[in-house]
Amino acid sequence: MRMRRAFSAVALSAAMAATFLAGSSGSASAASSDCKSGWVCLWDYPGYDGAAWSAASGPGYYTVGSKVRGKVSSVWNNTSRTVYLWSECDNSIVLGPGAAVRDLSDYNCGGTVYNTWNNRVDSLDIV
Ligand SMILES: [Ca+2]
Repeated sequence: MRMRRAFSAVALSAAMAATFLAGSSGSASAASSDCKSGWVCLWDYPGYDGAAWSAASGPGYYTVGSKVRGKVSSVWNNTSRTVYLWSECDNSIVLGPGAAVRDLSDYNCGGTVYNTWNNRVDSLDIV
C-alpha cells in the first residue's frame, strides 16, 4: 500500500520533485562528515562512503539522483524530520530525526524478488 502511494506521488509531483543535489562535486567519494545538518544523505557503499547525494530538509517527495538511485547502501537522516525510504520492496524504511542505516543489507525487503534493501532505494519522503 505504501508503495502504491509512493508511485502515485511520483506521477503527481513529477514537476516539483526535487532532484537530489550532489553532495560533492568532482570527488568520487564523500564521507559522513560531508552530510550537512538538515540534509538526508545517501551513499553507494555501506558505512557512509561512496558517491553521496543529498536532499534539502524541506518536506516533500524526492527522487534519488540517477548516479546513486538503486545503488544506495547506507543513509543518514541528518534532519529534524522523519524520512520514509521507498523502493520496489513492499515495505518502507522509516528513519526518525538523526537516524542512520550503516548497511541496508541488514534490512529485509518486504517484496518477493529481493532479499534485502541493499541497492534498492529510489525515492524518499521527508515529512
Ligand atoms: Ca551500493
